[in-house]
Amino acid sequence: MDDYQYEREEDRRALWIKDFPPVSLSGVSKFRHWLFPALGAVVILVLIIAVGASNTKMSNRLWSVEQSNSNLSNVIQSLNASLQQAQETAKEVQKLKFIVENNKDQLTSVSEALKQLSVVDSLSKSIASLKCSLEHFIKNSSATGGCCPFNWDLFGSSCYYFSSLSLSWNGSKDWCEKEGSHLVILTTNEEWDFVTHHTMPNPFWVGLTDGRTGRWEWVNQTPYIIERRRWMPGQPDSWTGHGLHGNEDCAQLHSSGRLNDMHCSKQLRYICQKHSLRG
Ligand SMILES: [Ca+2]
Repeated sequence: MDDYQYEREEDRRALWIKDFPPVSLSGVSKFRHWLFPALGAVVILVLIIAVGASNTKMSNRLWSVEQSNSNLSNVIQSLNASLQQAQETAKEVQKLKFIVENNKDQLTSVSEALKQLSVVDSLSKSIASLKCSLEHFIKNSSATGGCCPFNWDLFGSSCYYFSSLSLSWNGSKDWCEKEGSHLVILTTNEEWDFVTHHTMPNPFWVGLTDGRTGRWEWVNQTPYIIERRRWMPGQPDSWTGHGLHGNEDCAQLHSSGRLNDMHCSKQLRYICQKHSLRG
């Protein structure tokens, strides 16, 4: 190796040393110096986070428990209120029981009185009959027809009621039945004359219908055979053009005193009939 080559070799080594300086032992020492505190800090941070999370969970549990306690308190309050109410009701029941026991005798008396009402009703009819006999005796009347209630007219052995109010045919039928009577049944010429004398010129319901079987019958279900002279011309016509749905199934005494079939819901005056009281 000549000098030139040696110098070049030296230069090359110098360059190599300059490019890659040797690792300093003081840098490793510094890294080690910070490594453990950093790890410690990380561990502490992790511990803080863990404890925080644990605290949050605990807080949530505590809140749930508090809520449960609150609900339980409400339930207990409700139960106490219900219990108090039940106790008050029980006291009221006891009071009622006491009152009923004390008034048992009176209640028995009321019950007996109610039982006797039917007897009183029968007695009332007997008194009315007796009154009728006395009236006949006082008037020295030989009439054998009997007596009628106030506002009812006697004819033959029947009493007749000519209403001033208007009802449907069924309403009229019910009204008569409540009074112990029925819608009028006309069989003899005398009855027709008597009744029409009272009704004309007003229309009245009579106890005639074909609504039950399609054939005309009286309210006591006696069949009725049509007499043309008793009906208005062209009647019965079972007219359906009145807008009331259905046929005309009920008979009215027309203003002319003759019959016409009419829709049963029509509101008309009515005639009731029942047996007179025997004097
Ligand atoms: Ca008609």
